[in-house]
Amino acid sequence: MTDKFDKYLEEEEHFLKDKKKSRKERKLKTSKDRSKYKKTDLQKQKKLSPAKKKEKNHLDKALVLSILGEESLVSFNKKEYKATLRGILKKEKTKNKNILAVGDIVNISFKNEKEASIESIDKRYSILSRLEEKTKKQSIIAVNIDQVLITTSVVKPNLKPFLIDRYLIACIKGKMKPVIIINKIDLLKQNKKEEEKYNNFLKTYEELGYLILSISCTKKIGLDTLLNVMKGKTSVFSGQSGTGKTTLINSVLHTKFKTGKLIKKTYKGAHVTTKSQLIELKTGGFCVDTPGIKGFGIWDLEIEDLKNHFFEFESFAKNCKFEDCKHIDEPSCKVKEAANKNKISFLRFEAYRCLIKEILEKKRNFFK
Ligand SMILES: Nc1nc2c(ncn2[C@@H]2O[C@H](COP(=O)(O)OP(=O)(O)OP(=O)(O)O)[C@@H](O)[C@H]2O)c(=O)[nH]1
Ligand SMILES: [Mg+2]
Ligand SMILES: [Zn+2]
Repeated sequence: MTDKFDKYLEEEEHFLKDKKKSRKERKLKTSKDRSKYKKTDLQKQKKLSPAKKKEKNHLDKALVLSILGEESLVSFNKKEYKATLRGILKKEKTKNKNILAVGDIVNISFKNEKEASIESIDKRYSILSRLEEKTKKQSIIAVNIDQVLITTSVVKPNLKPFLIDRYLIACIKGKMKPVIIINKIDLLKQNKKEEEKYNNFLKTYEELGYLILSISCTKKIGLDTLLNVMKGKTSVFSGQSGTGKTTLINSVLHTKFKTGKLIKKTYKGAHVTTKSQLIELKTGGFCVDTPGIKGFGIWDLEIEDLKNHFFEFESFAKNCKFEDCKHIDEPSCKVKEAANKNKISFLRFEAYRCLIKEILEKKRNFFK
């Protein structure tokens, strides 16, 4: 490659000296192999003096606050800049749907007082992502996160334990601590069936060691505990639309971000928050508000991930007849037996069965 660049520079100098040569001639010469002479940023830099080069190579580290289509908002020295990805980064082919995410630390050069260019992205210490069904790509929700505040509500919308299991697996894979938030507990007493479901969920998941915060923004229950959990950390609120992610943020940080009413008949959220954004806490730390999700496909889900997540199955699984028992319909399956005898929560067993079937189905399609 270097040889090519040197050759190009020689050509360039030659052209500058030989201005008298007709344009036509020059065109003919360069058209032999245009790809060889294509200007890139690298080539341009070659022409700079060493001092200029050093100046140009100086980059500052900024934090990505939000993504607005092609542009992103980054923070440097307490000032915000609109930033665009450098062309070469945009062309990078990856298994990811998005190259940049909220929480990224980026190296920027400044275009002017308000705009910057993102030259590179630093390595991330954690990633919350999900599978985008349409493109089968990894959709990155937020990065460099300490904990995911998996936001659910008891009713309106109803509690969905299986969805929580999906988030919990994504947390292990993405290297973040999970915290389960059950919001709207003020609505519990109106609904006996949902109350039973909530109590069952609480008992099962607390026994397994998960941190669960029961909250009501309306009645101001559990908000101090939530703020304490958030202090000094970077947390991301993620969950279905309408569970109250933005209301929770407004309640603990006294902000006024837009919240929305539920859709009347379905009690689902109306997807009010449309972009993720990083918010700084006065008490230290950050939190990210995200748009509500419809479903949560786990990116790159493997059988090993299920073994890690459904860790309470292990003591039974080791006595299954087959060493590679998937605990579906195999004979003498001790996990299934344990679930039937309520030694394993049926909730967890059913969540496992859905996920294992999903993996096996994916594998079958792959070999078709
Ligand atoms: N009863 C009750 N309603 C609540 C509570 N918290 C939030 N809500 C209501 O739930 C609705 C949805 O709240 P949002 O904060 O917009 O929900 P969101 O999760 O941010 O939704 P998206 O931005 O669409 O993902 C609003 O009408 C809130 O007033 C609560 O503790 N109790
Ligand atoms: Mg919202
Ligand atoms: Zn088994």
